[in-house]
Amino acid sequence: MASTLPRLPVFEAIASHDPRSTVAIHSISGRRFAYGELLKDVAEARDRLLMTLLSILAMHSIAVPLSAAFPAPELKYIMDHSQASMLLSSAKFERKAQEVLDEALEATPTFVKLKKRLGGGSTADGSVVLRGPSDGEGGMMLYTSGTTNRPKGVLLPQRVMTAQCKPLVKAWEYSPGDHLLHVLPLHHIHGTINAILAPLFAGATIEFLFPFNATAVWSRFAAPFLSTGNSDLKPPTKEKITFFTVVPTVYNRLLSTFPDLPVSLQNAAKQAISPQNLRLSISGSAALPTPTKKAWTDLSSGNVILERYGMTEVGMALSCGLAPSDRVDGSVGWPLPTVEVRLVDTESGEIIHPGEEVGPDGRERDGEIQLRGPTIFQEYWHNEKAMREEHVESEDGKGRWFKTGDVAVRRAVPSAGHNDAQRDWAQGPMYFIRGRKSADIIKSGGEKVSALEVERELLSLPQIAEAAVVAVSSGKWGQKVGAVVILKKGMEWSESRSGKRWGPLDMRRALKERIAPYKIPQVLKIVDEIPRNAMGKINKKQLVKSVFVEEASGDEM
Ligand code: MLC
Repeated sequence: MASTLPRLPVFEAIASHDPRSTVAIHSISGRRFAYGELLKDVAEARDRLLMTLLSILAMHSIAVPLSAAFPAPELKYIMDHSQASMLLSSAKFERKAQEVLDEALEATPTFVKLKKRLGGGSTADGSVVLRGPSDGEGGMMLYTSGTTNRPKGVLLPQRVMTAQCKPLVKAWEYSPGDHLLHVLPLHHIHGTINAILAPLFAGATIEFLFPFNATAVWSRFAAPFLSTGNSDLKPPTKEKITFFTVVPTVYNRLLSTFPDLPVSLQNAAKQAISPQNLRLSISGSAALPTPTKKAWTDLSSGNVILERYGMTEVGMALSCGLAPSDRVDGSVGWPLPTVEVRLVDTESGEIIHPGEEVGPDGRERDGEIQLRGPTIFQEYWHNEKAMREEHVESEDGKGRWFKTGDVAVRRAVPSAGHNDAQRDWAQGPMYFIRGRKSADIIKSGGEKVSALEVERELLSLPQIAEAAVVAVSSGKWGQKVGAVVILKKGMEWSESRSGKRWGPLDMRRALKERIAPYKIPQVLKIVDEIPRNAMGKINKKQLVKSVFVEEASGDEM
């Protein structure tokens, strides 16, 4: 008997692809799943992550992907705040799921253990019928840190997810011939919308190789290009990788691991990442340092990394173009199709209209990026205050603007924007990100960290009297989380296992059970005084300069 699924755009897209073509591969084992199997598995609400996400959409429900790397109290916060009614986990993460359930949650969710699927089932089509409305209440909710001290739930209805995917398929020319190597976590927009849903719309193959490990990625890239004599180095899958989208830290890790690979692997890997084979390497979620970009271009004999700009709340907003001359150093490109962008002068509050990019003093004007259009999220879950604060009404009656908090300039680049195939969006002045409006947002390894959230956790430790958390620049991580603290009198020696004054190791140990690993300060300075202005506020920019003098250039490339 035929099963039924709602006629959501993503299901229509999946049904339109060749049923025998591969949709997903588990890289280590080589297990494969075909497009033709996918809808049946979704219809039967079966296991596996990809199918789970789609099954949840099919039920018009909201998926809240969680990271198993988070300690249980952080997951409890997300479960409670999102009012999740079910907790789903594969056998691998069952213990973590149990820890979360043991956390005295506000409501008791149903626990669902997911079974493992082996792939290779029948791809005969016609057994799933798409029926009913093409929209639904379902979607995805992602948790993201902001300037407030607890992460916010960003609600992306299914229609917004679809709207976020379509421009990417077009701008990056995702196609059934693409084979994407997926190494990113699945609780972020980068790993889900860009690297799962958009390829699904296009009929591409997604190969999962998580968690990220530089040597495993190099071996996988190289596999199709190794001579048969090296079969011990070969992963089970042999198609060449054509599409790779990661954060700058991943490129840095790959580049620093490369010299340690055996020469045969190096040669094959170089061939694999050359522009003839790896069609597109993308970087995002944090600024790509120019030395990293250059090193990748050199190693790959000409593969220029494409940068784009996005955010959990909006998906991707800006992107460089596919022509190598449209991947301009330091630029995140042009507004993607359907995305409306404006810059609002950070000093005067005026809109910087086209042609007004340079001020009367001859200097470029910095503006906050504000966005609207079908790709923008619906709401911060149960947080009206943040919704009000982070939007601004429009004067033209065409809908409010979302304030990204990111600052950019717009600049004409004469050598770029001439690709006829992408003329409808990749032309005109380009955007260059200058930084964040708030010093309280730190981007480390592509993860967003709220300084206030980390300060709150530090202040909850019995040893700490005052704390300021700042961004310390780092070649490897982009930014590192840095903490400046004053210890409570008489607590300098307490609970220190090293026999020394309470210090960084004790801090790490104490925070490990409470917050995600990437939020734990990587550098800690204990001081006697943290300078404050007359209002009692800390000037964080000055504080970083005065306290982290050596670290600022510690691991630069
Ligand atoms: C791990 N560590 C981090 C960290 N990740 N520290 C700072 N920042 C991070 N992001 C810590 C670990 O706890 C560990 O500490 C030490 O660093 C080394 O860990 P590792 O195991 O070597 O790191 P790894 O797990 O390999 O992680 C590195 C990484 C990962 C780059 C692969 O951070 C990653 O996948 N980042 C991508 C995040 C992402 O997808 N962002 C997109 C957000 S969406 P110790 O003490 O144990 O040694 C978005 C919108 C958009 O921003 O536009 O895309």
